[in-house]
Amino acid sequence: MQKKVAAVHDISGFGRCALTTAIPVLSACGIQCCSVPSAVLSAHTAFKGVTFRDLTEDLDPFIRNWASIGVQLDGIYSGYLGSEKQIEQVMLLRELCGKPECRLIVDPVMGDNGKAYAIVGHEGFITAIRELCAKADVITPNLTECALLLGMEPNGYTDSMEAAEQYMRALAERGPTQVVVTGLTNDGQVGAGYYDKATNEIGFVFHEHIPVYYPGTGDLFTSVLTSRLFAEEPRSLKEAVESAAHFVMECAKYTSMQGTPAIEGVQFEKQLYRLIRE
Ligand code: PXL
Repeated sequence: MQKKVAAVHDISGFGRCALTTAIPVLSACGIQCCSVPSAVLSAHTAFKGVTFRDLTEDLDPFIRNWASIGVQLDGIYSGYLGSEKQIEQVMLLRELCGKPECRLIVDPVMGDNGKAYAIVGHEGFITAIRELCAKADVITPNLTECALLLGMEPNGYTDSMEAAEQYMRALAERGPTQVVVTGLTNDGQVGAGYYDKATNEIGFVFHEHIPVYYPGTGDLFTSVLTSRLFAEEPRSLKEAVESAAHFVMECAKYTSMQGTPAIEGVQFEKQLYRLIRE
């Protein structure tokens, strides 16, 4: 049976991230992506002067409508959320539209490269995201987000496999069964770590480092990971992490060869066939 996964993210009209990444990736992997737009922006926030329309007010009736028309979700994948209220709305969505076995994948989008995004303006937001992560089945923070979730300064993390293992274990203790940490570097390579509390499996995947910073690659990574976890023949956490890390690396490599502006994100469009084929 084809799976239905709700993607709760903003839609940024220009610059690949959030819904404009989740919809094509989940679709290419054969999953029905049910979109819950948390905000509409003209472009992602690395661009200057972008417009931002928050849709918090719309989401309660939006979710209640889904419940009334019988939407039954296998999964919920949340990313960029613009307010504490939206964090509660993700839980409302699970309560009203989730199948009993509905799994929640939370990418706690709060910052990158040691800096918090502007949405993390006050402690209330971080507290609410921590609560959402505690209720999630899978979380996918980068190192900056690990630091924020664990009460450190956004740049207070250590980038090593030993530290990542500690962070993953500490985060899993607070709730989620599976924790994936992205943005690790090792011996000139980049990669991710994964930990499954239920099986005690822990591992790392490293790849060639493409020396350009592309916004939105976290969304690309978690979109592929989610797709693999919800495939009709579901992949193990290890396989899902490998698939996601490999796809992001291939897209970054292709984009760096094309030489398009990094701020526009990675060119995944012509690489989607890899996901369909896999
Ligand atoms: O990629 C995360 C993300 C999602 N949505 C918006 C963003 C960003 C990162 O900057 O600006 C609007």
